[in-house]
Amino acid sequence: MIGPAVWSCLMLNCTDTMKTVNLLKTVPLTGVALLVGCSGSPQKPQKPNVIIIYADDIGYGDLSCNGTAAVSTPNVDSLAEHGIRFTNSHTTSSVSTPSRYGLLTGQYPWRKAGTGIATGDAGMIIRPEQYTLADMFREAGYATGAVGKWHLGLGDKAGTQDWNGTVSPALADIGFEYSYIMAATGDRVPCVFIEDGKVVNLDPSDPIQVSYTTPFVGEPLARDHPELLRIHPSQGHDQAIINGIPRIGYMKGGKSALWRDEDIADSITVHALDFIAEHKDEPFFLYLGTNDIHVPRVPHERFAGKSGLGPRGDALLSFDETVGRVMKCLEELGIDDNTVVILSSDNGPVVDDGYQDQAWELLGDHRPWADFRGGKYSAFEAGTRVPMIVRWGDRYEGVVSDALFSHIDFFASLAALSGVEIPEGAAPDSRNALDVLTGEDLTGRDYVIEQNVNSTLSIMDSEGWKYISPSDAPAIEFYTKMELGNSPDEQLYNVSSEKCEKDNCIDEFPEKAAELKKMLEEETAKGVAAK
Ligand code: NG6
Ligand code: CA
Repeated sequence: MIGPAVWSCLMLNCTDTMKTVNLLKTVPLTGVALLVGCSGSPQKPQKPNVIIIYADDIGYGDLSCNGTAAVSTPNVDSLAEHGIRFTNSHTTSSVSTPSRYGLLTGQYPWRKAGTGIATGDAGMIIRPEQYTLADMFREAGYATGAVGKWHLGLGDKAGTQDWNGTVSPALADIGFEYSYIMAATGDRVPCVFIEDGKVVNLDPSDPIQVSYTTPFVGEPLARDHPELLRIHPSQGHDQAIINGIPRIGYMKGGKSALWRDEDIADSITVHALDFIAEHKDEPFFLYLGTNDIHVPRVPHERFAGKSGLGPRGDALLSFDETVGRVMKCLEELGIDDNTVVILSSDNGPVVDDGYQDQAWELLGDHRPWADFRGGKYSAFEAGTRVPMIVRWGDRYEGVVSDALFSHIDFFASLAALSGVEIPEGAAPDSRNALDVLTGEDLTGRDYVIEQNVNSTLSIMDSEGWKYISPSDAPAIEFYTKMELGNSPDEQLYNVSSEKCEKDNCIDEFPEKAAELKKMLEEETAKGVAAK
């Protein structure tokens, strides 16, 4: 493993590596240090590029490098072989919108109202005045781009977007100079890509209309016309029909702009690669949100039937290919050594998420949640413990880190990496854990705080003790067969023990529960959004 001074060195365009190591041993890793060259004279900074590949709904056990997958993800595995594979990394939430909010703002989503799963016509949840991760990278002199799944709202207020003109405010107003995004999810209208605030391939003579309240006259609905569907819902998803697939929300028009579901991953990947190539000569930050493996799972024909696990497994192969293409592109451009690639997921796995796609029937031995209880939506461990890999050129060889890490800390950690001082009040919950991301610190945080789909809060410490706050929300969601982890009683588990979250042991360890509860209360005392 390489120490911080050498990483700093490798960020510089140096001819004499050893000299630089010696120099940098006495210079702290800051933006100033980055401006000092081998000879001590100022030179062009070579700050590392940063790519966050944020998967959708990929569980800890879905990737073959984590040991419980019945599908092979060789490109991801290669990332792990040449990087650091984290075993104890946590999102702030077990669903998408709040997790992404926490990642991009450094504020816990439960502190801000309206951060639950967003509709496709939600107003922009992160407001222009808020300092974001992208703003931070801009300040550090990076080109910034967001490509793929967004799911954090667009425009000023729900339902007021001008889908036929320029949607505003949009990502450019929160630090992303370039964006090519899906407004929400694959199963929510509008089913179009939006590039820099404008719907791609829109024919003005066929304007788009979107509503989450009122169906459009003349547009057949999935609930009334099952004969028009090529995939059927198992739950919900009974409104607009786009490409023979039932969706959430109503939509009319925009035919020329509609995505073809089989091409979503390619469209996202190609735009990501274009962004990388365009900015190869300057530092860049790319937030790459894949649509894989969210429902509806309709991967490209070249993956159909290839995993043996049905569309869910095939979508994992598609995700893996995206990872491979990104890495190949970096190598071909000769910038792989100066690019930090972070791979993770927005929440844990779900098998049936509302479409009859045979995910349970074909699951076989595959265990998306690995050895953890629960999954997407849940307060139990698999809801938020997600796969994570960091690769930075060839600085690491198959390091495995059990450090406790929260995605809330990406913000301050990457600010430290890029030498930016976060303004007072911004990213209030984010701590600098750069040493964890670079493998220097194998211990990590003292605790992580998480929320489930019902905003039930839990806290877990570095020994695996987990306290879940009481909640009157349902214990189980029937259609996903998911244990949500809610209980009217306080719960205490130890996820590191063999029993692994099996029995509520609060009566056995009341002091531990009280200690964790107090830690959680200290955090919530700083502010919780009204429900
Ligand atoms: C749920 C949807 C599910 C998925 C989820 C959001 C139904 C029945 N279920 O309400 O399919 O879209 O929302 O997933 O509509 S997330 O990963 O983007 O948070
Ligand atoms: Ca998700």
